[in-house]
Amino acid sequence: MGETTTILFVTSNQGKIAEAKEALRPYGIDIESYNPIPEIDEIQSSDLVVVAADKLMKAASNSNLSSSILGVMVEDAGFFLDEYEGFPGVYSSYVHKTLGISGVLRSLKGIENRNASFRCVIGIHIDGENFFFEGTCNGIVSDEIRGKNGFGYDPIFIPNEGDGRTFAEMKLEEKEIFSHRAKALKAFVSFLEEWKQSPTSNHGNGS
Ligand code: ITT
Repeated sequence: MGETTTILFVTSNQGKIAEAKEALRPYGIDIESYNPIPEIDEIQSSDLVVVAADKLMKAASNSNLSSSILGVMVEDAGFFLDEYEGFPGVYSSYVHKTLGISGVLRSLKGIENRNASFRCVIGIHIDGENFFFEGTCNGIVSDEIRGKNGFGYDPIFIPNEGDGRTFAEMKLEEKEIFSHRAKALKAFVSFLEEWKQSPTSNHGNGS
């Protein structure tokens, strides 16, 4: 993609930052992280896109953008259980802090349907416009907590496309092969490559 591009990722989640850096590095995109100031509270909505759009609006207006930053990025993600019609979904962060992954496992004890998915929506504010990219990873909930890597629900999630290990048993670069986040970031990279070539952009060869 030519010279390095820097994106400001506004998030309090170190795991998201590590994964975004790893996924975007091969494309010459660098992530600068910014821990949101208290005003960037999340609104409550059952829709990841609505939450991401609200986060993006607050992040873009609260971030001090230097000329070296191309855009501001936020992400809203969740863990969706089929048995509970998607719950915890947008409430994943809260459920993780309160029940924890052991509580989720207890609640599924004896339940046959262990299908689950991770979904994420990445929002990017670039040149005064907002763009959104989505990614999903389907899998099942393990019977026990396994592995030490990653964060959040990783120790109880086995992706369908994998080899039976949980995300927490995989190295970061292995999780990136299947993850919802990596899929959304890939969609962003494709968009950025086209956007940089567009005549209205003054950041690429097309200008
Ligand atoms: P920011 O809003 O500051 O970005 P957050 O952790 O609060 O950070 P979310 O509101 O998007 O992020 O919450 C999503 C929760 O879903 C997150 O806290 C994890 O518990 C879980 N989650 C999302 N992606 C995950 C992943 O790749 N692996 C494990 N758990 C994940």
